[in-house]
Amino acid sequence: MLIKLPSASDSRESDVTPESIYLSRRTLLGSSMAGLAMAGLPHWANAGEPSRYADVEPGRAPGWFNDKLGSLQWQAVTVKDEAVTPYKDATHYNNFYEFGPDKGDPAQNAGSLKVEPWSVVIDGEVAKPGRYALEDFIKPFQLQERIYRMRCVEAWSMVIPWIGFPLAELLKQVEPTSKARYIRFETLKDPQSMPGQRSGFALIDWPYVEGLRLDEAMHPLTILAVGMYGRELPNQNGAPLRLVVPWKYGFKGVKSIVRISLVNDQPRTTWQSLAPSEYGFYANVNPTVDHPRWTQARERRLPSGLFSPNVRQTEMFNGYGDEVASLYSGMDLRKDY
Ligand SMILES: Nc1nc2c(c(=O)[nH]1)N[C@H]1C(S)=C(S)[C@@H](COP(=O)(O)O)O[C@H]1N2
Ligand SMILES: [Mo]
Repeated sequence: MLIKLPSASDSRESDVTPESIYLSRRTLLGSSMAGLAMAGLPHWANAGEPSRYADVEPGRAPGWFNDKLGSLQWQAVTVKDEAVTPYKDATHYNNFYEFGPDKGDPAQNAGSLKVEPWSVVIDGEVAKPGRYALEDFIKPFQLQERIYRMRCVEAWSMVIPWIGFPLAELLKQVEPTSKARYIRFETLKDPQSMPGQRSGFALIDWPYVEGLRLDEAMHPLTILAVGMYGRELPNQNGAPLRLVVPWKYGFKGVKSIVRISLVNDQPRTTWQSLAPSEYGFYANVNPTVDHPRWTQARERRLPSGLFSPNVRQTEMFNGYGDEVASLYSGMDLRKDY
């Protein structure tokens, strides 16, 4: 068992678990964190308490995020014995084609994304549709830290400490009708602030769309993230709201969400539309089904260099099989890739 789910009674307190003490000591010992002056701390850090993660750039957390941090449940789900990817890699090696095709483009260009004010539309097969200001949308939920592996179909991977809440909690609030079988997510479409939407790169029919089956969406590992590394999401990582489904390839993790729709039919996703033979709707991490251009048997765990490629075997369902394999019993995952 590689992860633990918190029990319902584990909530509320911003408890510092032994793992997080270990983690912060490790970052203190192992890096330039030791030399970080108070003045350099992100402004959300409490005086005297260094960031849990090394080298985190100060952000501009909106008020609602800071209000929530005090009750955040740290390390609710973690990855055992695998180092968290350095912040620098997680924020400078990105896929976010709205901001350009190269891995460094999102960090360079996503500053133009205006994340405040932000609103999210919930519609389709729900008893309580509506348009919510993000702070109202987040208000009911206790934030948790979820340290998850992330595996891109391009065969690289990271370990990222997300901050978010289970998508299931949102779904319970909006009350899907009996016709709701799938959930569809849409990224912001705004060519003015998203240069990739102006350039016509990669023939993508914007906005970026992703989807899940309703039982996948209800699974306790599926979260909507609003932060990472103890702070709000950097724009290049999908601020202010993104999906994280750790047993699926990274492209399912749709960024900068503006619309969540409960639907009856399987939604047509961006990557499926582009190349149906390469990208399926399910996109479960599966080392036995290769992508035409990349083997999926192995992955490069970032940071990865010429002399230390840091290659590891890819695990079925990205190592979350104990938790999620039952969702797919009776399905042929070669056909439903
Ligand atoms: N809107 C949008 N969401 C997106 C993408 C994108 O191009 N646009 N790229 C996806 C892909 S391919 C991956 S691997 C992850 C990368 O997330 P990260 O940059 O935070 O590591 O985001 C996913 N979500
Ligand atoms: Mo990806």
